[in-house]
Amino acid sequence: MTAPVESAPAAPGIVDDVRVLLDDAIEVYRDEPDAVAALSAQRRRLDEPLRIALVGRVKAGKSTLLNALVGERLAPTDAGECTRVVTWYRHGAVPRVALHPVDGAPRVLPVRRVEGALQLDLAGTPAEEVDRLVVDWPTGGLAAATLLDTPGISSLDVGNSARAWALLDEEELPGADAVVFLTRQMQPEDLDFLARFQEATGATGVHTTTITVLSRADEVGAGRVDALLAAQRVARRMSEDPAVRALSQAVVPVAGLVGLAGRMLRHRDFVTLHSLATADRAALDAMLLTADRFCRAEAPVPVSRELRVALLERLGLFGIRLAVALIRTGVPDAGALGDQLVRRSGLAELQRLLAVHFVRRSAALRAATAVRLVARLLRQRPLPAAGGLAAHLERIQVGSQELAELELLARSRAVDGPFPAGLRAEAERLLGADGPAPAERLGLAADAPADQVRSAATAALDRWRERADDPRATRATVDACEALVRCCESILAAPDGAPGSGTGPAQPAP
Ligand SMILES: Nc1nc2c(ncn2[C@@H]2O[C@H](COP(=O)(O)OP(=O)(O)O)[C@@H](O)[C@H]2O)c(=O)[nH]1
Ligand SMILES: [Mg+2]
Repeated sequence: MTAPVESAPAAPGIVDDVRVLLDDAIEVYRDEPDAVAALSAQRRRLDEPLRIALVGRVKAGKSTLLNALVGERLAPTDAGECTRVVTWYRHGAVPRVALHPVDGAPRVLPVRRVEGALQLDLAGTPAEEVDRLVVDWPTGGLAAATLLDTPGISSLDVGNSARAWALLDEEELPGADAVVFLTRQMQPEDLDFLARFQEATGATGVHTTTITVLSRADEVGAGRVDALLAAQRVARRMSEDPAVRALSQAVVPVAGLVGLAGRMLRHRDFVTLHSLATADRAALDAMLLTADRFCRAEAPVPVSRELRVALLERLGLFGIRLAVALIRTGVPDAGALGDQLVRRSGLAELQRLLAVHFVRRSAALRAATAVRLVARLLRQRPLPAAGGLAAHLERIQVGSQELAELELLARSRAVDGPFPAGLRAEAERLLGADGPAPAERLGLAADAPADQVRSAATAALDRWRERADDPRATRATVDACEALVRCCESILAAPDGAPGSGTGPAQPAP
């Protein structure tokens, strides 16, 4: 059905540079075992998939969305011991669950599935004593990135909040390279959390890339079939809020439950939904008013109560209404209906955003995490012999186009960003906000011929040079315009490939 996020093309440049930087740092800090351990772990991470954390309040829909992204029911939802610990979902050759205690060696737990859903339990270990669970699973949905499910942040639940913080606090490995922040309605505390998080990670100038999901979006419009249109309007308003813009690359409404149901839809589900769709319309509409009515024993439809309860659990009332409406317009089979649900739930758009912002920038994001670690070590533990390392770090920070682009993109979105309002959209697109391929950066069709790409890049180069020379521009604007001039130059230097990492053609998912 829907392809998972595209896998990241190899981008050796920045990763190789950062590997050498880490070797240099390991040498400088050789007498400090904990620093060496952190640096070595970071060095190994350069060759591992990107880590994306799902973060938000309890019941925001994190675990459901994780399952929707993977396309399988792996993460436990709702309450339960396991929803209180950080759980990693990684690609692995064979299914395996390991419990990493706060103290002591990891223990392997039995792998159990009930009706296709993975059953996780802590085998008697109190949640407070668990550092994390690590689930390895052989699924294409995890090939491009490792997903981290986190307990909810909540002011009422200090223990769990501290845990979510620890995950984001880069003192602690493992951290996340990128964040999906889920919120049902952005409240001041949510913004506060995101702001503090960005402050914590932005100290070196490279922010941790964040996408905001307006979650459980089907509930926005009280479950009406056009609920997602209403949710889109809310998301658009949210993303225009300067305080939100400053913290997050994009806001997208997603009904994770519906997306998951779409990805897992089977022929027999279609048959059940089809029976509903072809039953008496007025009677069904009345049943679909509330969950109670839909699940009554006596019902004027040829579908048993048991099947209706199961359907409701998997799709929600909104999902059933939407599926029925789609079948009535002629959607012919389970495959087509599943695709429609994935698209209309917002899941497909989120997958696209994850590909553009995270997976195709994977090398730069992982490199940025490593750069932050070295910068923090230098700040917190200055050594007389570290002068060379500091210079090396600076060379990478200044010289790497990928890191410069990430940083400028993050700053461009800030309230006091460097670009005047009229230029911001063009600037962000050129920096790769809509995708890192040259045609995407220049706002051309993906299959635009090379000479068209060249002439658009030449025109953009002239425009940004002129803007950089504008005597009225502030220093920050001039610097930012000059960065875009370099961006255009590197497109012209390699019209079919770079600039930056992850700019090769999108690769099919495995
Ligand atoms: N209507 C609706 N319910 C959802 C959606 N996503 C999750 N839920 C429900 O919300 C509850 C909490 O979801 P869960 O994924 O466990 O949230 P978490 O605590 O953030 O991990 C569960 O009962 C889910 O079935 C959604 O998109 N729409
Ligand atoms: Mg959860």
